[in-house]
Amino acid sequence: MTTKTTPFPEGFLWGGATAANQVEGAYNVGGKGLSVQDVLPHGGIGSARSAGPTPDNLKLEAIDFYHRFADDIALFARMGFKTYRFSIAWSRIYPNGDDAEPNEEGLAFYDRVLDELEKHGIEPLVTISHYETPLHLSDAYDGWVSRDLIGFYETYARTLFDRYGSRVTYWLTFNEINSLLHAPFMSGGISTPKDMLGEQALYQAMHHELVASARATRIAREVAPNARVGCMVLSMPVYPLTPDPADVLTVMDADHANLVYGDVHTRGTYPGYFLRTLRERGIELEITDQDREDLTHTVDFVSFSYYMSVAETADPAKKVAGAGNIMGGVPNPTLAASEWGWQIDPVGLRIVLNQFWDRWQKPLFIVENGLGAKDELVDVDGVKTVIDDYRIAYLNDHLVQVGEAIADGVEVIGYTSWGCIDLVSASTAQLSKRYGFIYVDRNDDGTGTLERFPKKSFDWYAEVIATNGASLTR
Ligand code: BGP
Repeated sequence: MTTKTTPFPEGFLWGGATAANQVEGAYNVGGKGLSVQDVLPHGGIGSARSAGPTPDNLKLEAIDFYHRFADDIALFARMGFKTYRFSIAWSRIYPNGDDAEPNEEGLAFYDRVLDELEKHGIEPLVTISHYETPLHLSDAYDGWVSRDLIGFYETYARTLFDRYGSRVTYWLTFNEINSLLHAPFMSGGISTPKDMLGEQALYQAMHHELVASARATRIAREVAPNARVGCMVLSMPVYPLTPDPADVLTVMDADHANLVYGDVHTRGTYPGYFLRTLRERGIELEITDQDREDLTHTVDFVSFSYYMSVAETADPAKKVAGAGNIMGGVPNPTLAASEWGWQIDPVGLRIVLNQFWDRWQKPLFIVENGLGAKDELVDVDGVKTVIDDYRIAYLNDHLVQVGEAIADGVEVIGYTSWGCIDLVSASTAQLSKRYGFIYVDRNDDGTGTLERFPKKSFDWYAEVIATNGASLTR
């Protein structure tokens, strides 16, 4: 029984999150085709793709969740997870993306994952596309630049709703859909190099994804009436570097560039500020009547990742890039940063929750948040573990701010900590950038036994869940 008061509502969905390409491995097993991740050995931001899979790509084996999922889910259950966010690898279901029939072996794999979750009473939260476009769609169509992708995605999403619609309530259409313009290959399977790709093509790709997302929402309602479909955006509060109105205006523009995706998903149409951007850049989107109709099918909830805030300035002399940050911005001198340069700002999470709620009035789901850090495996009374007090502090402080936002009146339905088990990083493809409550014995050079060891944060999170947040230190 919870004796201390807690702002978290009854039924709050506590859990953890992963993505197929970062945990499953088995990249060529069970009929799976290649995805863009299988040719991104050094991560998705600023690194070149390889021609084909190479032995230095840790994602090919990842943490072998494909063969170990039952034990891993049992560990999640031991922490008391109410929900588990995972993604379905598109190329396990449609190996080339444009196949006529789905791959039954791939579908059966996720049946087994869902069986395990059901056994433990864990609610699935499924990302339909998490940075893993089938490679063939990239090579043959230039990814989301092509309108054909809408149809392929529609077929894929329909297959998932048909197969799992009676077992899965919560669906996310695209992971961090607003990263497309920043990481076109990883996020949108666009094979033309970014510097050769015109803005016209990039924005058209964005439009195609938005239409596909809305179309999937429409189909889910037809096929699986109990489904609740959300969009998923990368959130990043932007602060003015100074009170100079020019800096504040720059912040407004940066905010708009991020918020347009949520605006379209919740309002069903493009906002005026975005149309102005298109006009001023000389971009003319091809938007059909069917597209406009599709876009009106808005989401049930908004989900997002939150890792950091950034600052912005209008002064070109002060524009220094923030390390590791894919969305631009400059470092905030008041904040400390993680070992990878991501600035740590728990209050920013409260701010973004309020901003999204004020703007969209849709239930909010925090589906990624956490600290990537180097961990050291130690022996405590004969048991191998990690004393990750830094991770506990990070998560505690962010969750306290979630509680504050709930007290502000924001409707928050759940929280899934990113990388609840150590996995391969998306931006750098390292295993040493660890987020988990569970340590996985695998190193950046690929060595290791793949054995799992609960960290100190494992028991800490179990307590947070058991007390519905009352055990957090305020
Ligand atoms: C988000 C992605 C995840 C994840 C996370 C942490 O952008 O949705 O896939 O990996 O960031 O980033 P990284 O793995 O680069 O540390």
